[in-house]
Amino acid sequence: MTIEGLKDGESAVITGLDVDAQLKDRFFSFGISKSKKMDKKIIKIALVGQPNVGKSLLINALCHSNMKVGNFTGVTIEKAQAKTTHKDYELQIIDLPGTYSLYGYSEEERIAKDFIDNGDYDLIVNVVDSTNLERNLLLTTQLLEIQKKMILALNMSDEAAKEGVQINDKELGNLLGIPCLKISARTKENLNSLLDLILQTHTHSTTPNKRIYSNEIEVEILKLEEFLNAKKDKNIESLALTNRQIAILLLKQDENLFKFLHEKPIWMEISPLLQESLNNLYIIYDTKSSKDILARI
Ligand SMILES: Nc1nc2c(ncn2[C@@H]2O[C@H](COP(=O)(O)OP(=O)(O)O)[C@@H](O)[C@H]2O)c(=O)[nH]1
Ligand SMILES: [Mg+2]
Repeated sequence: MTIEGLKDGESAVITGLDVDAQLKDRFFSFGISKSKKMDKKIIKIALVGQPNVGKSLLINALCHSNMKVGNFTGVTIEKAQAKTTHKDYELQIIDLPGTYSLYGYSEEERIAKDFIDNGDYDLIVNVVDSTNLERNLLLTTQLLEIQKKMILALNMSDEAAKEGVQINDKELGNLLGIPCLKISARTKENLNSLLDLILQTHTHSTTPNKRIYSNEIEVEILKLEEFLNAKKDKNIESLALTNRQIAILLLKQDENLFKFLHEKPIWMEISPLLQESLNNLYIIYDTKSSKDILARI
């Protein structure tokens, strides 16, 4: 059967054909070919930030009207996705629900955390409100633990300038070990540079960020991590976290992790070890409040 012989509604499987240029054009006109879309390089971006930092305005400013709004699976929380093209790339951006902390318990926070841990994306753009940096950086420091490429977008820089807040984005970038850029979703300042930075970070940066703690905390993280490395416990491995991440969550006394580990045999061994680590930190920081320790971890 030849392609020319096909009637409306009929189809044929053609294999082993030598496709010359003319026939290839016909294939294109039939929609038989890799579509342009498939050839395009795609970067999937997760927009993460606390509520009201300007994520929605940013996604709109970057993607104009290419917006698709649905819900996260099984819940009524809005899932906004949009795409835009920049240079050779298609950028697919997903706006995650506003979240104050990765360890919060609201539905929004759990959904954002679940997407950050398990979702299909290449890099995080953490959007912060420059006029409220201190509060916003709590989430940033938690995100730094995740072994993902990340950019910090210092949004509302127009407002910050008005309020006399001065931020040295280069210096902050050196401090945090990730690229930081002042932007404004409202005035569109630096939005093109943000897209450049996304491409650059995606294609060039190879070392995911890793938050470094004070020496004292790093020592305790390492002790727990080495213990976990040596144990190779099946239950621990089923968590799909690195042993460093688990060590940190243990020191943070993460409620979910504690619940999970509580009836597992390995808990009998971890528990005294963790208690010893926490005691060391309590002595060093002169506090028995896990909240105070948490603020440092
Ligand atoms: N001045 C200023 N306002 C902004 C900027 N980005 C967002 N906003 C405003 O901040 C408010 C919250 O923005 P929104 O996009 O809804 O935040 P979201 O909760 O993170 O999605 C809205 O009133 C926006 O118009 C910005 O760069 N500059
Ligand atoms: Mg929003």
